[in-house]
Amino acid sequence: MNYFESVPKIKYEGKDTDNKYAFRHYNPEEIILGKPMKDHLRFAVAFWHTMTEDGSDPFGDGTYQRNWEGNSPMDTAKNRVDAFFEILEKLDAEYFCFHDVDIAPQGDSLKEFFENIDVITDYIKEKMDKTGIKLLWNTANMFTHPRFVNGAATTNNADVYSIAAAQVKKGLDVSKKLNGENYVFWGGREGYENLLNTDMNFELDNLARFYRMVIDYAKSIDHQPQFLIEPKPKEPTKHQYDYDAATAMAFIQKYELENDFKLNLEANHAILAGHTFEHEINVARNYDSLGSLDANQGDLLLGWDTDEFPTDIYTATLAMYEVLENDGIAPGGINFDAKVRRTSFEMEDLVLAHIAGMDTYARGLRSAAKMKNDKFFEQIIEDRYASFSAGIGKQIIENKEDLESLTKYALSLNEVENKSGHIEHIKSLMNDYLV
Ligand code: XUL
Ligand code: CO
Repeated sequence: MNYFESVPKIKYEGKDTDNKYAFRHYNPEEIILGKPMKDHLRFAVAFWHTMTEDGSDPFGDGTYQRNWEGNSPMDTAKNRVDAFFEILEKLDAEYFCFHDVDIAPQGDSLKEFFENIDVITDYIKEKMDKTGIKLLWNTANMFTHPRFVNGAATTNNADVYSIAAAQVKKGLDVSKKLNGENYVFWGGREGYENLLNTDMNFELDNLARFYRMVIDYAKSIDHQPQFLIEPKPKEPTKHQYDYDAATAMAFIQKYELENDFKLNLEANHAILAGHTFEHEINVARNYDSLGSLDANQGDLLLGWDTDEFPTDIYTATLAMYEVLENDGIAPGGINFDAKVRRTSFEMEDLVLAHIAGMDTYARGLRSAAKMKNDKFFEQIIEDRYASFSAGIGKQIIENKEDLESLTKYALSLNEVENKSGHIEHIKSLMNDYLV
């Protein structure tokens, strides 16, 4: 059965096409800076937003029209897998991502949940073998169930901690079975509501202990995906421990996890932390810890995680510039952690929204590649820091100066001459690169 009857396979037709079911910018095989666009972008579709949501919000019921409801929860779960792979194939997306609870009903016990996961992942594996579509990452949802009210790996309840451990063990078994390239930890409930009853240090020690168990188990089953921590400052918890890239790196370094953990950065989470997406990617790169990207966008007028499909080519360009500077994103990818608006309730909106996101990132890649070819930022940066490439500046970066020698030099100066940053001019020149 076809779930998206009216949707054909999406192909690249160029920007003048009036076919809404076509890529206008994403041309998977086109070579950019020596490799096909698809290898730069490594697009993934998120199971949760695409298959399990209904468009409800705190003030209103669901609006989405969907046609995969079955006669039982397991029936629906299988139908969803069919519909999901139909979308993946039609979009020519190479990767997908999921939480355990997205794909399989939780049933009445943990045991039943795990059995359901086994059945559904067997089915997913068949689809993967048939289509060649790959698993970018999976993760355990340890934030929806009421038992996680006080956290999962940072809970005050040792039984809950144990259930979290069991869920992640299962997640790693599934990752091995489906050959997952990464495995994500997003700690929606790992944080605190109030410091008055919280031992933050105790909770963080426990979180690190949990991650060490993860590393050990992965080694023991001989499957080592790249582990990724996904920072977010708040929502649902008031304060989340993996606040932003810099905070997550401080944690990773304090507990010496840097050989096994990198970061999965999400655009909307960056905004909530008061940063740009490119800032977060840049920070990760500085630590050699850029793992993967959750591509979406927030609304600057709202203070919550709207998870919109990315259509802002400015942000996509700066994000892709960072990816190019990183020498690529693999084994990570660009995952659309994004949902269609409540008002985009037709089935075809799921496909149209992904086309919009893929075209936006393709434009970002093209613009960023042009800037890289022209050494646009390199020249700006070289010019800005020119005082460190000769004379006293060069001496400083070669560690040949100290406070006494610099004082002697400073006292010999009459006045300093600073250069303007010309930032308005730079922004205007950058606009010319946007395709
Ligand atoms: C929540 C979020 C998650 C993670 C995976 O804001 O981004 O969907 O990406 O748990
Ligand atoms: Co995310």
